[in-house]
Amino acid sequence: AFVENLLKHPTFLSNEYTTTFIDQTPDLFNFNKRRDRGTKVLTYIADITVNGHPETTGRAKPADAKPPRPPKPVAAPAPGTRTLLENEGPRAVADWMLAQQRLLLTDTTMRDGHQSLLATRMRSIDMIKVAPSYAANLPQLFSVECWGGATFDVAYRFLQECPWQRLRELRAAMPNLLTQMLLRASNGVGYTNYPDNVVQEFVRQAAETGVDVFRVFDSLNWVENMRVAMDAVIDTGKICEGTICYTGDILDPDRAKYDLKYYVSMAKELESAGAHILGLKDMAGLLKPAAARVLVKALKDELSIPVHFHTHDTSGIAGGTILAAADAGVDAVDAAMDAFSGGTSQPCLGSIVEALMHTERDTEIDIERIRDISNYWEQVRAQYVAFESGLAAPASEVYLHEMPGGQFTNLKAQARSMGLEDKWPDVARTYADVNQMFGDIVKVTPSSKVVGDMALMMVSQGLTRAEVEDPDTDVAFPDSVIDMMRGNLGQPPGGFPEGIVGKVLKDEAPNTERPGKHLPPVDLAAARAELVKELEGKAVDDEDLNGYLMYPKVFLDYMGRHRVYGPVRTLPTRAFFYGMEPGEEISAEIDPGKILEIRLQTVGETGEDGEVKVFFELNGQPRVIRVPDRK
Ligand code: BTN
Ligand code: 3PY
Ligand code: ZN
Repeated sequence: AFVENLLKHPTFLSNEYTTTFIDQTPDLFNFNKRRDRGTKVLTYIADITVNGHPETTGRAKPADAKPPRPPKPVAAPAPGTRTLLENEGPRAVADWMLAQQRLLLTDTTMRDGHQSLLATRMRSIDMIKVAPSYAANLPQLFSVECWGGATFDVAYRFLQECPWQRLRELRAAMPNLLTQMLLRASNGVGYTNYPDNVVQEFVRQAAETGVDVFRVFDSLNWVENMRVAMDAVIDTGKICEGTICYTGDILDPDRAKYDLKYYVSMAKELESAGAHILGLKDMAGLLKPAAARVLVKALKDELSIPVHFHTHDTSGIAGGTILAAADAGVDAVDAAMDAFSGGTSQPCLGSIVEALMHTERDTEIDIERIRDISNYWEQVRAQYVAFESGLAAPASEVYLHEMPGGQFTNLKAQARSMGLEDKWPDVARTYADVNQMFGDIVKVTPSSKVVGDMALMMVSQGLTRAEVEDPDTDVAFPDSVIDMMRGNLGQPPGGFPEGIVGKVLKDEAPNTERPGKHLPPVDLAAARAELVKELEGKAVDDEDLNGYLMYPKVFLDYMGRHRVYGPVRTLPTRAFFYGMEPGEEISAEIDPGKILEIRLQTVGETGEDGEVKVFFELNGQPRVIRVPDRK
């Protein structure tokens, strides 16, 4: 095998080898490396077909094997908001927004829509296939939110694909539309504060690969902790949407901590910090219609930058809030395409377009094109039945617990897996108690995860808030709680209550300064060298380096599986999650124009050696793949 490997190696074939070639090329000894990508992809399909995919085993399977078909582009892409950014820069885009009478729309389907409804499991192929239809048919959209938040690590971790490649291909397919991402300020797209230079390097790369609008928020609403990320965005020449997270209820005198004055003053701080747009992020969907009227009007009166509103429809009333915000003069709002809207996701884009038709805020978007695209998304959603949360109806309970849309169904599933399904009302109530115990904080990734961890721990151990706070009770706090009380996510308005900090940290003193101030910069050259070594000499580009800096282990695990399974991102979604059935045929375009036509013939019996032979035709040639039976 070694000689065969050597003879086929491109360096050998191109006559460039020297005596050190073998020393510098340890991959010659790697069996996996030798196999071509077709064989790797067949190995994946064989493995999933025989053993099942760990995430869909025991879950529903989509009936239809036909890959979803996107609507045809109706015209060449007309100039859109991206064209304006490229030609005139971010301030010009903001001024243009202010000059519009129509309500501007962001479509969130490719990010928050599936993050909130399908546990973030939407695969790149299902997005990239419809992207040309967006560019051609919906050039009036303000932006397409398609990156960041939880999508980054889920791509590597669960979808076995590269998030950067997703971004690059979406960018290329929608050259006239602004792409938008969600950035957790110093937490990047992770769950903890990173050194400043890691955040800066990540933003630089995201802008280079294809992000135009960066929605930057901090999980405790601490503007001090947002400046590094905001400045990095402003330096790239892209659009910085400095964002407020909304919690509480400005009309409720009992929630005075987060009143109108608080939000207006934070908004002004963000404007002074250089935000081109003010983001108003209602991650749990708590802003009620009457409150939206008051808040949006105040923000419009006090700021000279446009306001972009984001909410979730968990309560069922978010459409009303959007219309109230539109009435009060909000410049842009987020919505999800019909088939990915409602519930813990955003309100319904098509219905907002309809509701505003023939009014002053008419969106001027072609509703027929929305229906076509939503029809595609409906077929896509059906491919992911295994990840549906089953939330059947709106839930006014959200005003009690204040969980973000993306966390709600996740926490429910986590509670179920801990045997606490019957205790859900307890979990919801305890989540609210923990929030008060922590001093009434903003709950959004990652602070929401800390509150969730604490609530689950208390319910599973039957602990009440009073018992946790009692100095005489010994409590083993979750690591995430200890980390937050140490100050590693930053400080909430007014700080954390001294009592709970003392109880969690005992004699240890918390850091109340910006966490990034105390984190030494990462030596990027050394990190790259370390990664090259981990990957046994493989060349490391800047995108890979940034993946590694954010999520070292997740990234390396992804690379390890990539070596074995190859470009499985190109498989149709049903084959990826369920394998194939005998007689089924699929195709996978592994490079532009290089298509694998794959037919599964039969699956053999398990042999004495515990291996199964799976019989395929690959581009008309018979191929047998052996995989271990692990069932
Ligand atoms: C995952 O990591 O869960 C998704 C990637 C697929 C890994 C493959 S699926 C077949 C084989 N069985 C496993 O448990 N992991 C690999
Ligand atoms: C995220 O950070 O992923 C969020 O969606 C927060 O709302
Ligand atoms: Zn959201």
